[in-house]
Amino acid sequence: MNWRQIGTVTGLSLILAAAGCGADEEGENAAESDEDGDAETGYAEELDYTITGIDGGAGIMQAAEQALEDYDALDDWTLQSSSETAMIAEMEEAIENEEPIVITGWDPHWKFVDHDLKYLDDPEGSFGEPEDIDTLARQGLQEDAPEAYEILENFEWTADDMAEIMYDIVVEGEEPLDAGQTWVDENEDVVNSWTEGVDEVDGETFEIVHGPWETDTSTVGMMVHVLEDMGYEVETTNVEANYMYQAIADDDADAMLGAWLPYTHGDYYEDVEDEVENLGANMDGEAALGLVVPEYMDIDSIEDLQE
Ligand code: PBE
Repeated sequence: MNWRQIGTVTGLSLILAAAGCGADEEGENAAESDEDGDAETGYAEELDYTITGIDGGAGIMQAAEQALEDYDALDDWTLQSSSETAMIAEMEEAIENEEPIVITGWDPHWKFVDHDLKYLDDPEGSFGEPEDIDTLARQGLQEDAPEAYEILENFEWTADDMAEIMYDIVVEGEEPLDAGQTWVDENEDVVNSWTEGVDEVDGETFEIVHGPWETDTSTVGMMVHVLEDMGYEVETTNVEANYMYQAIADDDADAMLGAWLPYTHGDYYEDVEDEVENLGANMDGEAALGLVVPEYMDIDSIEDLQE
């Protein structure tokens, strides 16, 4: 179990979130555009031509590297890797001081609830389109654990559902398993729609592999309870993105719940596509990536990052 590690990460995020600015409005205001045509904002120099990213294995980092290639405006820029927690810390420090910052951002994420942020337009499409989050199983799972297989096949929820758990973890400081339990208790009908007609089992082990982001920890924090209530003994392992896919392909784990496809994890998926089983979307078209900045920055597009 790697929950202790996750607990540390979210604990830190909580402190940072509490220290951050509490702006409440939504972070999206795409309609605005000032027509001065003159993009000399000075942000590039102020930011030392640096985009603040997360762990190097994340698909969004590959998309950001792609953007560095696709945009002339980003010719002199570099992408700095760190972790979700460290990136959010830098973002919150910048917001506190009303300084510019460019981060790799994604939905669903609690940061849009607590901060006034916007995606930069991406006319080259480096970050893809809104996509699904799929559930993947190892081959043979249907035969070995038909009950879990059926539940995971039925598993389907929304970005709002996930955000409730993420918010309890990051902003309320709850452990993922506690936040997941609350969601399960409050959404009995939804959970029943996944487990209806499925037989209970007797303490069989089930292993879920997941990545180091709050989207994954919140999902897993919920699904652990759903499966344990059906009689499974669930183990979870937190790994780098590429290893999630390898673990399923190699039968080292039974399932993963955070396959962002077809764009974000497209390369990882392609490598193992024939050795895993895709159980379909658990979240439909609500996942998205991009470069994200505080609303107070006077730019709207990646192309405006020129100088
Ligand atoms: N994320 C969250 C992950 C997938 C889930 C967008 C940071 C990534 O691989 O980029």
